[in-house]
Amino acid sequence: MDDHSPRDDAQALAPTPAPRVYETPPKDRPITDAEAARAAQLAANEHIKIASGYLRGGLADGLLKHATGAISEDDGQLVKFHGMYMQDDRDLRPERTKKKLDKAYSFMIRLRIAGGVISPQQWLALDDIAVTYAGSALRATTRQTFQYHGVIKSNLKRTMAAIDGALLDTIAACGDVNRNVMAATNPAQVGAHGAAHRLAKDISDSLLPKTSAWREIWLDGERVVGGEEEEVEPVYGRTYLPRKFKIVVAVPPSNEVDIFAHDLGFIAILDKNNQVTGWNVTVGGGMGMTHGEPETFPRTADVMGFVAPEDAIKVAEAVMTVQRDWGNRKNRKNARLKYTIERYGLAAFRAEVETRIGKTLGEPKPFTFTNNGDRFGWTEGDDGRHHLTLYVPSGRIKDYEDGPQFLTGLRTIAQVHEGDFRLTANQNVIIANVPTEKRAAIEALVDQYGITKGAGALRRNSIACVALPTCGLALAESERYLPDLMTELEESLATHGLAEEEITIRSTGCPNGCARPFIAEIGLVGRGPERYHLYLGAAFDGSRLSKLYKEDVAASDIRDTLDPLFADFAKGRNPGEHFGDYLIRAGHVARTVNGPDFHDRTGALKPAGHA
Ligand code: SRM
Ligand code: SF4
Repeated sequence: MDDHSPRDDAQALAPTPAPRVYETPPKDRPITDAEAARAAQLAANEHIKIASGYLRGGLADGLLKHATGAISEDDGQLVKFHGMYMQDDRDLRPERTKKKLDKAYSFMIRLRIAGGVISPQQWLALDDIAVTYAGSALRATTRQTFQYHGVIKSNLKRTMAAIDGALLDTIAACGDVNRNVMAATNPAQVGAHGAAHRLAKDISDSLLPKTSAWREIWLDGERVVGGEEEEVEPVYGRTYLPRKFKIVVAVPPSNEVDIFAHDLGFIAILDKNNQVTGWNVTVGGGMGMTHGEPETFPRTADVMGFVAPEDAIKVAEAVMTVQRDWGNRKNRKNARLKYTIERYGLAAFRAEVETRIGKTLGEPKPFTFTNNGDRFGWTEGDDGRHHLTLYVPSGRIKDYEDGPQFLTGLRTIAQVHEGDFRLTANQNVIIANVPTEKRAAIEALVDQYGITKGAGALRRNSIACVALPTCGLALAESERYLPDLMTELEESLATHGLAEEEITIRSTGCPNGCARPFIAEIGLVGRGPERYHLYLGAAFDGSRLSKLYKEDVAASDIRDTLDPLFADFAKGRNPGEHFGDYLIRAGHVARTVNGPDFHDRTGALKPAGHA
């Protein structure tokens, strides 16, 4: 890991933290001018949350308006807390505008699957929903869950009922709440992975919003009204969190879940028998930024301390509630925990967490990560069970024309599989817990449907976000572009004898960072149609951010931009040296120390001894 230096000195000088900045209006007296002035400064979303009656808003009525496939703008913000986004097909926009037609509205639905584990029965139910309501495709995301795209408004309630029937839900999959909790997936180290998965599930359950709005709106559940704020939403209150909040649990040596990109993380500390003795706690990671606004930046998380297993959930709640109370509710671009920590300093933040848990955190224990990708093909666990990690291009599970039949193949496998399925943080799927005697049968089905067990080294280490046509924020293509670029880059790498070199590459259609591009050795971030910023120099284990290498590169020039760097790497690398590390040592890009230094391209912060 990098040294997180300059800010550590500043922490001693950190101001006394402010009290909670969101407020419940007094019940026993009129609101004062000062309170009204503070409320007026809040971001628009804060007012939407306050007025929503614990996430109800006008959703129930909006669903009954059959004249439009859309819902109101405010409800569009609220529906995120229910795991949905209103979208439109951007490919169809020009044609529809020409014909003076409304946009082609539909909804993206994101499930909450803590730790990314589902049973074969659930797989079959989700497959059925995909075929019936969502264009026969499931989309595995970068946070271990599934999304459906293209569900029309009139089918929303039916889809949600079917999800409920599969004993799953979409509560808090999006919105200003704790999102799907991720955990190290491949269950090979049985004890440690079991503990990681249990912790993810327990945190997910304990930080789940308690409002009954979800059941009421989507399943016609009973309306539970009234009650004090503390009873309806004891942890969140009426205004929930200032912004999204993401938690993850990692098991070294693999950082497959990209812990440093998360608001809060737990790193398993193992004894010599691979059992968990406690967790290092990380805080303040995040990827999103805005082009041209240097006050926004990605940031890798700090390791804050060590916690015993019995206190981990208390720590999760304390970290989240400090962010609830200290996070910026006036400016959503400055609202994530990473900015709160930059503002108050890690020491002050840690002290407040300790006050809330009534204990001192231990000092962090040593740990080592080796990579942030998946292990493809078969692995055997400590208990003799087998796990097959499949390479799913951009997580899109469908039947490809003249290509792999992911949807049909995995459905057929789910009909005979006795273990479980696991989604990885890199958009891939694991057929897990296969007994030895069933391994050959599963493998035969995988082959029969042309499903890919692996790919070339670059592709194995790639992620692309959804982007066009569904993402309303995309500035450029990503999922539909990266495969072609990789074909070009594979040729170039092969020319330099690097065909089998493990290099991480990630692309996004905008700087929000959904594929975590700023911790990939090669990061492409959409700038405009067919134009990308090229970021280089991140660490292979996901612990160091990259640096902007070249602005606004045309898609057609990316291969030619990278080719000389591959050539130089092939000639000048030390044995075992990774591409990102080499580019810094050779002086092609400056080392990024952390978020505030991300936009500094001068290299002034490069440690001595580096070129
Ligand atoms: Fe994301 C917004 C897709 C993981 C940072 N993200 C979006 C939206 C919902 C666009 C929108 O707001 O209208 C995208 C929907 C596209 C679509 O059509 O499906 C979207 N994000 C995704 C997914 C599906 C990408 C993928 O290809 O797999 C991932 C779903 C995760 C999940 O299952 O919960 C996804 N998003 C991430 C990650 C990666 C992670 O969490 O490990 C990040 C970076 C980490 C972080 O949060 O800092 C990420 N998404 C964002 C942001 C920027 C947040 C910020 O702090 O600035 C936005 C925009 C926003 O929140 O305003 C965003
Ligand atoms: Fe959309 Fe941008 Fe996220 Fe890609 S990174 S899915 S373009 S918000």
